[in-house]
Amino acid sequence: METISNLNDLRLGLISRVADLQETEAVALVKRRLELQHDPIEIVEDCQEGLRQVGERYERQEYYLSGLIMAGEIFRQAMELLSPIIEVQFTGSASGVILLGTVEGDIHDIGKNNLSLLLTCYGFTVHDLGVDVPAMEFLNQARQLRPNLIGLSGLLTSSYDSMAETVKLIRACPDSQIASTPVIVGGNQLNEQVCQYVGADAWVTDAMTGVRLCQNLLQNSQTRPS
Ligand code: B12
Repeated sequence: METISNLNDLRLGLISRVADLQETEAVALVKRRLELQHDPIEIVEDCQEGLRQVGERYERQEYYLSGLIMAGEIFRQAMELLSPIIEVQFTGSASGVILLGTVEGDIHDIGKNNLSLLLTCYGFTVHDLGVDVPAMEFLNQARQLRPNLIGLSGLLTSSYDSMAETVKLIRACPDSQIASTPVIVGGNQLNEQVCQYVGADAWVTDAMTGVRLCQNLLQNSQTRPS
């Protein structure tokens, strides 16, 4: 029987393998943890923590851009193993439509893709506009698709202005249904202050909280008198 200290060792081991950019070892640990039937979402979160530490080392100039690229590649390989299991384990019956994308100027999409995977598992229809999406594109697509929710992803500090512009454009839409669509922002660096600055309704820094938030917002919008 696996002991708690083993579990902790495996968690810390994975975080540090990712942070140290040890591709083969990190992927092997993901496989090992899946064999031990660890919660796949916890494994994703540990990889995310490893990536956060890679970012810190990049800031301290211990890593270069190639380090960020390698970190992204490790995460991609981990998700290749984790996605099929997440798809089987997590199911839900929400029937909301969400318009999702990474805002203009930002090409980070790993977190957005993760969220999209989970939302789909939980029964949402996700329209993913990709990365570097201009504010006007969000508005045009919102007018066509009439989503229940709009999700904006952004990891760069500079993306906050793109988020703010997108929210402003949506809120100014003459069609009141579009103008009042709840907007959620997501990304590792977000906080309440940023959320207020961009004018969004809610913010999150992890995908599972994001899914729960979307479920709650969907429920509220469906029980709201029209
Ligand atoms: C991997 C990575 C890259 C890869 C991205 C690959 C890809 N396909 O996405 C590459 C190499 C391309 C890259 C490029 C750059 N990067 Co980069 N990158 C990272 C790194 C290490 C990890 C990001 C990541 O994928 N995390 C894992 C995912 C799972 O987490 P997440 O994105 O936060 O998503 C989770 C939640 O936030 C949430 N979520 C995300 N989006 C949404 C949306 C909604 C609606 C909801 C509900 C939830 C949600 O769900 C996810 C949970 O699974 C971060 C470090 C960090 N701290 O994040 C730096 C980081 C984001 N990058 C940074 C920088 C500076 C850059 C570059 C400018 C570097 C350069 N000189 O060119 C460029 C930017 C290019 C551009 N125009 O966008 C800085 C940003 C600093 C800042 N304050 O602006 C960071 C923070 C590193 C650092 N500490 O300095 N990067």
